[in-house]
Amino acid sequence: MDTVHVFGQARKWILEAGEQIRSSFDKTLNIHTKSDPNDLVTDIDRDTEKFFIENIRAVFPGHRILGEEGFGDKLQDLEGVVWIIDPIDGTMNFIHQQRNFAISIGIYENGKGKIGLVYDIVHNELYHAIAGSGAFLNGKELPKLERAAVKESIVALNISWVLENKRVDHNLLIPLVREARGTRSYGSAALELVYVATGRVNAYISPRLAPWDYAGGALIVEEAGGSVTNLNGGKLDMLNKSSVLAAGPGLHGDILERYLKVGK
Ligand code: 2AM
Ligand code: CA
Ligand code: CA
Ligand code: CA
Repeated sequence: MDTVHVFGQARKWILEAGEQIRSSFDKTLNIHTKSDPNDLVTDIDRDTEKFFIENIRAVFPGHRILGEEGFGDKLQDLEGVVWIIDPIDGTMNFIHQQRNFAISIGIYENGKGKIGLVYDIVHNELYHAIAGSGAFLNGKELPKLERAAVKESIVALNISWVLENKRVDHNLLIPLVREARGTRSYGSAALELVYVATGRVNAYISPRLAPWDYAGGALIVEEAGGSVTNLNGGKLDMLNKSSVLAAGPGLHGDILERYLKVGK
């Protein structure tokens, strides 16, 4: 893959899609529900995904596409070049707030992350990373993350994971929430990942996300010097749902060992 060429196209399309989404704010949204009454999707999510797919198929006919709204390919493996796309990450925020949502794109070659893009349209913040070349915000390289202690950290997580639930042992998360300097929840995994990359938050935890939620942001965190794994410390799965722990150096291992009790 010609990474520079592919990145250039991806960047152009994400900015164009952002412009279309921005102009949709004046129109009435068609909102539909998916798996449950709070699982929302709009025509804008679907149209944006179709926009990427049409462009990618026209310019890169050999590439395959995994998109949240299902207009891409049905993938069994990650061979070749695969675009993993979330047309709007944070759809509930998009509908209710018209902010705190992003477009997320991860481009993988034979399973390896090559390019990540996350575009916060409302704030006009485009984050990107190219494997081995660093992480950038609006073209400016992000400084490498420094070590942080839990007691001086902001941890992004959804409050519902600290209540009793079936996906994660909330008893492990309570001490972390208590000992951290603060917690935040933004409702967009892609934004919460890039906030780890910028240091706006120091860690992000979610027990259940899909590849399109983290494919772009994970590479951006890693290129900023952070680590991203599942809550067992293992590699993220880019074909199936996975839990996610993203954090800067030191803190990532600290949370895994001392709070999530991995390796204990
Ligand atoms: P979405 O807005 O693209 O659906 C909300 O805290 C975060 O979790 C968002 O990134 C949201 O992405 C994602 N999300 C919402 N429903 C989900 C589900 N059923 N499985 C995995 N991730 C989900
Ligand atoms: Ca969704
Ligand atoms: Ca998402
Ligand atoms: Ca989405």
